[in-house]
Amino acid sequence: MLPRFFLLLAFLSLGIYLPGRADDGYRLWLKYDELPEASLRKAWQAQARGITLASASTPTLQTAARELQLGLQGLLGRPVPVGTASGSKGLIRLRVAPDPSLGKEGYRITSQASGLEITGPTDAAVLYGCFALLRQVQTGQQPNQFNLSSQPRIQYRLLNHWDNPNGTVERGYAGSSIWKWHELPERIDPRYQDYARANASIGINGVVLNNVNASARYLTPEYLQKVAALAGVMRPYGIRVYLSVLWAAPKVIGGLPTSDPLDPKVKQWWAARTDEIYRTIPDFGGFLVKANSEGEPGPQDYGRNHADGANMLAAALGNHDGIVMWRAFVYKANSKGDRFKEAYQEFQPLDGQFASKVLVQVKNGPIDFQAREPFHPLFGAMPRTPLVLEVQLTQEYLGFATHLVYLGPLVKECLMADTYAQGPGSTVAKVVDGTLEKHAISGIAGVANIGSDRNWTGHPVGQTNWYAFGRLAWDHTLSPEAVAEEWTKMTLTREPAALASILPVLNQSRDIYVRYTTPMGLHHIMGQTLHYGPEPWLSQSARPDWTSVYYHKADSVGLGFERTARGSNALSLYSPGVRQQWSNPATCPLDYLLWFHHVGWGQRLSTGRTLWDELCTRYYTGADSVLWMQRQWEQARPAVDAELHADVAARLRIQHREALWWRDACVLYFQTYARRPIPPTLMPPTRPLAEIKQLVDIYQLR
Ligand code: BDP
Repeated sequence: MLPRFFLLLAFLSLGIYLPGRADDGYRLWLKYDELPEASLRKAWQAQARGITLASASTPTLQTAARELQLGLQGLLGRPVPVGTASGSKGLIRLRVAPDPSLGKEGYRITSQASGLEITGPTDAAVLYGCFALLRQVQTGQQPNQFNLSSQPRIQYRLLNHWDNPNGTVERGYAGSSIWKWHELPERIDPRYQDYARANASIGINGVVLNNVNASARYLTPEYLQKVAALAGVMRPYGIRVYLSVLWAAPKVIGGLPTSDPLDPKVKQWWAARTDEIYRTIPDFGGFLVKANSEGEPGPQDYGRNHADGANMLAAALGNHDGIVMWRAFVYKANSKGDRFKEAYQEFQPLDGQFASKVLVQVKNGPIDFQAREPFHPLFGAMPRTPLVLEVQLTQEYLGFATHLVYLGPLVKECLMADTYAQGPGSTVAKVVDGTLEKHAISGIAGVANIGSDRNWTGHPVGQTNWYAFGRLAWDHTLSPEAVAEEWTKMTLTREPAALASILPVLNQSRDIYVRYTTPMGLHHIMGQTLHYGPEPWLSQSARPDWTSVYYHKADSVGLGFERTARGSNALSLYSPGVRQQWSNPATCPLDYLLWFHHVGWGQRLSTGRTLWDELCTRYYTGADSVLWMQRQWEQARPAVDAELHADVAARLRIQHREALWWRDACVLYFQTYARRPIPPTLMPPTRPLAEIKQLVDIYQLR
């Protein structure tokens, strides 16, 4: 009895995997548990007797071989040796070879007489090919005759961390920062490498390490050593590091009296700092800048414009292989204006004035990462400037880490939006990937939802948003449904019945969230400061455009922000093709209606209902749909790890409680203006508005 007990203890303390052990989510989509189907395992085993390098070894190629080995050994349940010589069949050859049809990072997987071959023009391309092959095995594909190739459509595919030196994460809901600055550069947390592997597996090739509300500290020699240590972990995975910079750094840490971009000493300071960065980190990626936005310093403090600032940094980069990503997220406190228009008004006139190393980084929508926004009017309106699309993966306005919201459809919706800039088919995707306006560089950025929580993203399903961002950044023609299916098969289960119940939940989750929070184009009516929960009654704040009433404009007549020529005329910023459709309430999609129109409460809509009835219906069906999500999730229980299943089920219970909070708050508040009854088919809320308003304090939303 006793020895056996000790044996078990020894096993447990060694952390040896025992079947049935709870899945804590740490391994993300790179699980590599043995394939359950013996026949599939056998078929793949015959194709993967070993791995051989057919090109001179580099750290990245070694990484590729090691990652492939690790994955295959787990999935196939037997050793897959890595060697250099070959002869026997069933070896997977990794080969770096020029191939103009693949760009710099594209890969090709082919079946040859001697076995599978993964090729690409660079070692990073081969690494991507290895992860692509693993994906085939992980999602249960047969090892058929392969002739598969893929290359990224966007060049710079970046995660933006909003992480601070003290370990906090701005708008982070998954614990603290994964970067342990106080331990660097001496101690390299093993998590850094796991982070790099996860990114490389979905094609992310750059990470901005720190918050856009930047500390100047990152540019000090002490911090550059820390950044260099992280760069060393990322490098073999084809990932470059970037920094957000504080515009006032020359003053704050440089001892200069000014940060004026046209001041020769300021220019010199940045050039010298940049040279030092490249001496410390030879493959440093470049700078991300938030300037003259929400109180951050910038070139306008000295009467200069954004192009002056961005071009000065581009000049500081000189011949170094780096870029400047200059954010267009700007707005001034102007009670009479429309915040919707401000970024456009500041940036569009500067088109053509930015240096060739500068990309302007634009959020997907004109306000601020709302659950649904029309595409930002700058897309298509700056043909001489490469624009980076910035999306937010951390769910600041989408229920933090408590609400299950798969963002693949949100990202795709923006990418597929037609700007009509050069006629029909001028999608945001074509603007961003550079094909529409023939740009040499292109970029996309996702604000990371990653933190120190064991499962990385807080909500276990939040991992999909990291995954989907990488996959869509690589290839925006992928469907979000296909991406969700990949992630689910790799992460949760391949059992068909479970997939059939989980996938509709993922795919509909974003629309459901919109319904119970901000249907039909309502926006920015959330709790102040924390941006959680409903606060449509918010009318006082430090700035008018931080209130809710500024955006929904409810009155006795109707609801919504009039942005046609009769109102702020923000619609004039879009191409005629877009404007025509959206400026007529009869042709404006219902999803955007209240973004652009102040609609009468009794106005009949295309659904046959009045605005008021439609609004109520959406809030109610949205909240009820969370019960449907719960039932669907429950059906998948036998096929999903028990601990993970329980975790998501519990979060779905919170989500339902909070969906009711949103529903009751908004329906009762807007009813004070509409003065109409809740449609008879819906059960009126049982609690009064006053009680719901108190929840803001109970939740400590300020
Ligand atoms: C807003 C966030 C704020 C960010 C800002 C930005 O509330 O924390 O600093 O965006 O993107 O949505 O700069």
